[in-house]
Amino acid sequence: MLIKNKQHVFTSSEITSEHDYSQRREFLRQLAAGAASLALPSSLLASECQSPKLSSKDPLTSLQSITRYNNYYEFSTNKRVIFELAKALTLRPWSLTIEGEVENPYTIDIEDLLSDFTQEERIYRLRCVEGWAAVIPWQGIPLCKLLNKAAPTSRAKYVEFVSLHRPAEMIGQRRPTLDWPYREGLRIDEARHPLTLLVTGLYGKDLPPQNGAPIRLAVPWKYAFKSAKAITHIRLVEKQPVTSWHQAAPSEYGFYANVNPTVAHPRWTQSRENRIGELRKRPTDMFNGYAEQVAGLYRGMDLRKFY
Ligand SMILES: Nc1nc2c(c(=O)[nH]1)N[C@H]1C(S)=C(S)[C@@H](COP(=O)(O)O)O[C@H]1N2
Ligand SMILES: [Mo]
Repeated sequence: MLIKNKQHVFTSSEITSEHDYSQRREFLRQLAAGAASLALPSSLLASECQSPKLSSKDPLTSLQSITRYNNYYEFSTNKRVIFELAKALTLRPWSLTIEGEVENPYTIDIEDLLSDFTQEERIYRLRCVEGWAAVIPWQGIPLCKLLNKAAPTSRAKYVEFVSLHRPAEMIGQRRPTLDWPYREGLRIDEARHPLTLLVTGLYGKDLPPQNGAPIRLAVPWKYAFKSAKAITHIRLVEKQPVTSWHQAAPSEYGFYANVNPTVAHPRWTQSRENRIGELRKRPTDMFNGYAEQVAGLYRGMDLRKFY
């Protein structure tokens, strides 16, 4: 995270399955568009966890770029070696525990999670504090559904995410680069927002280890450090949790971390971004382009103070 924007290597030799993938996706998109035209007005269908309609003309970032240039401090601070080091991670068995301020705490095995919850495809931008951004087709489960199953109490104001601590396999954890395990957090309404996804796959395949397998978050309107990888515990809490990045550098990594072109990182501007695969930088969008869906969460808040 502390490493500044570096030149990326872009391979034009895309993996063939990626092409097949795009074609299948276009077919599914047309199917969905057909279904939508027959559907009732969306106001009548609105239910709490329902996925919002998104449209994106952005070209997808290649699978190659997404899986060969990663941030994952549990393995290394060198983004180009993560995909090799992360092969050491044992992905099964894996369980996810939802606990804290809930009526029904539970632990679910990853296999049951994958079969019990329908996975949706969402195309989201991921934008890092370091200035690079990617457009990724994720598969996942709206976090809202998992939280509802646990029945949060009225004291649940925040949600803490705890990632795996396993220094035997995660060799970066043998050093105190961050306070392990990696911990992140959201306000409960952010966590329940239908855009917040627990990711299980990308490009129609299992999530690769370097991208946070078997389960990671995607919170598309925030800087990507909020999207914790290799999550084992989701804890509903009353007080704003202390996160690993905030603990390490409070002035650089705020709790909210909403993508905001008008609030600079203390050491560099956030007004422009480098979309992976494009040669020219482009202006960064407020809330990473999701203002229509999420601006209401922050009405009345000073986003300079709550950065
Ligand atoms: N557990 C864990 N999650 C993490 C990180 C990390 O170091 N450890 N890095 C974050 C940061 S800074 C970024 S930019 C994204 C990178 O995700 P990607 O490698 O899939 O692009 O993961 C986020 N989630
Ligand atoms: Mo990042």
